Amino acid sequence: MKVVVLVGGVGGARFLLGVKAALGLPPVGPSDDRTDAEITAVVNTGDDVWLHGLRVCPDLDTCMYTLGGGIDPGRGWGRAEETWTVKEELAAYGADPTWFGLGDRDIATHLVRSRMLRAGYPLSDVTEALCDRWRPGVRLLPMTDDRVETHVVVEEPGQDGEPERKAIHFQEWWVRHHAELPAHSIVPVGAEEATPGPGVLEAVEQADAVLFAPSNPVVSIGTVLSVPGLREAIRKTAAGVVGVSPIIGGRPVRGMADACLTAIGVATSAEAVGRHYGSRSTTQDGVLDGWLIAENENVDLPGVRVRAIPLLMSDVDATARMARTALELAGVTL
Ligand code: FO1
Repeated sequence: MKVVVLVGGVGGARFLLGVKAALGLPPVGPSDDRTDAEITAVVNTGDDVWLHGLRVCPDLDTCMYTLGGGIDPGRGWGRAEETWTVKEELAAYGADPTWFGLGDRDIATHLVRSRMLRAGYPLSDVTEALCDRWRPGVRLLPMTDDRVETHVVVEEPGQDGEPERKAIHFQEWWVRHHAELPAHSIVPVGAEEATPGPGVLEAVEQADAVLFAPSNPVVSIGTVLSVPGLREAIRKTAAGVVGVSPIIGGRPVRGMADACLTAIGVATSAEAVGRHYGSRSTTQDGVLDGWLIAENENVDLPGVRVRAIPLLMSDVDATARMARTALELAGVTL
């Protein structure tokens, strides 16, 4: 059984715990090789950023730590039992940016990654090396090994006090400004020139099911789909393709996906996001066969099989039920 999951940050990592459980694998830690289940996560790298000379890959690290048992469960990102001594020392030097929290344990990951990148290893090799330690039990594939960094076009007062438009890195918009600066547009810079990472197209082609985690539909799933060749591969695969709505009752379950959806002119609703992804069978570039929405919601989504179930990933069992339903909707018999 080969399952591919497109994922972004915290929501994506938590969903992967449920996919593992649904396939009878231990949610955290390595999968015993007796299983025939093979889960491949195609992970968003548009959030990645150079900070203090280190390459930080938030979505890859969030998946790796969550599935490897090292995540801080409260924050959903970064390491458990974290300390912030280096961050405090950097602030004492006035070393910008001070608004991004790099924990001491987390910095070790960025030091190993940055050294390997500087030695010429592609991000996919680096991720594999880091996963040798964390043993996430799924294959974590960067969506691309090329540099793609999501930027947000905002309007800020210029020198003369007049509002001027400028593009800032997604992390600055997200972490420093809490996505409160109105975004004129969101651009995955470098996506046009990027190619899918090693193993990505093959995994999609050979999959029995392709799932879209309930991640941010713009800056996570949208960025993964912006890598040339990926959307086409998903439209072509024999696998069933099913997405999980990240919007419940007109609101994002966590994070600020509403600010991102507004920026691209999509309403914050399960129906609007489902239409944004599009039906694979009845539209030119749509990618969905199935769409999971929350209970008591209904959407009009021609050409897509819709199921309403509890969508809160309150614990692994609840998430496993979501994953099981998504797999069944994709035509997989568990
Ligand atoms: N998110 C924050 O809101 N504040 C932070 O200081 C912060 C630091 C951070 C460090 C490493 C890392 O892997 C993720 C981090 N995040 C932080 C989350 C990050 O902004 C993610 O990109 C978003 O959560 C979207 O996935």
